[in-house]
Amino acid sequence: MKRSLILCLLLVFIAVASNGVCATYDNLVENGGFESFDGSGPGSWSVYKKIPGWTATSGSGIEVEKSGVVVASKSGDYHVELDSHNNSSMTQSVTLGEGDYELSFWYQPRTPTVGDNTIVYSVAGLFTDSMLDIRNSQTGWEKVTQAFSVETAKNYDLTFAAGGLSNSLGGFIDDVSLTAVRSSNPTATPIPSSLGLLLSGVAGFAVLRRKKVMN
Ligand SMILES: [Ca+2]
Ligand SMILES: [Ca+2]
Repeated sequence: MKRSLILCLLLVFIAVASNGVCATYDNLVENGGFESFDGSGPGSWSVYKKIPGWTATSGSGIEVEKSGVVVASKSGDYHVELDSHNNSSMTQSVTLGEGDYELSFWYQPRTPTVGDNTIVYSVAGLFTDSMLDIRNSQTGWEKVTQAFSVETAKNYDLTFAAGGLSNSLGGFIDDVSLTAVRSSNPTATPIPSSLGLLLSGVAGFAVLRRKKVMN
């Protein structure tokens, strides 16, 4: 293999490896880290009927807690607890095109009591699942992922709800993300950064080939 070809293939490999050949998609969830507020965030904790992106759909509301008051947030300065004054839920409408998706979030039980920290999560009409806190002690943050597919493009309700013992102490949530794995959704357009670099590499190889022919 010619040295120039090896060089070009190496450049293409580095470009693809550093950027990922797979397309990347935006997080379709607004305020998934619970860091945005209309006004200032709570100094310690507050219960809201509505925060940017999320609306309380049952119970007394969405409890937003400042990092360090009870536990450190997974990221940023705030996280959510949905057993606020009592078991509550929060919902956000997301626009999904036909395709495959992954929902993920970080979860931590507050108490060591089994059945006290349940978080039920769902995309209406597509799936419902839950974290049932079957452990007997607090275990720190853990990532929960759920793959699902959409056959009909429309708006879907993404909901998180506290379940089990309603006593103002429940599971914590942070860093909610919903991304396309494969989608026709125009709001989730792949970022073709690696494609551009790949084409640059191919173009570079063509120039080298052309110079070689001219010489
Ligand atoms: Ca956060
Ligand atoms: Ca509880």
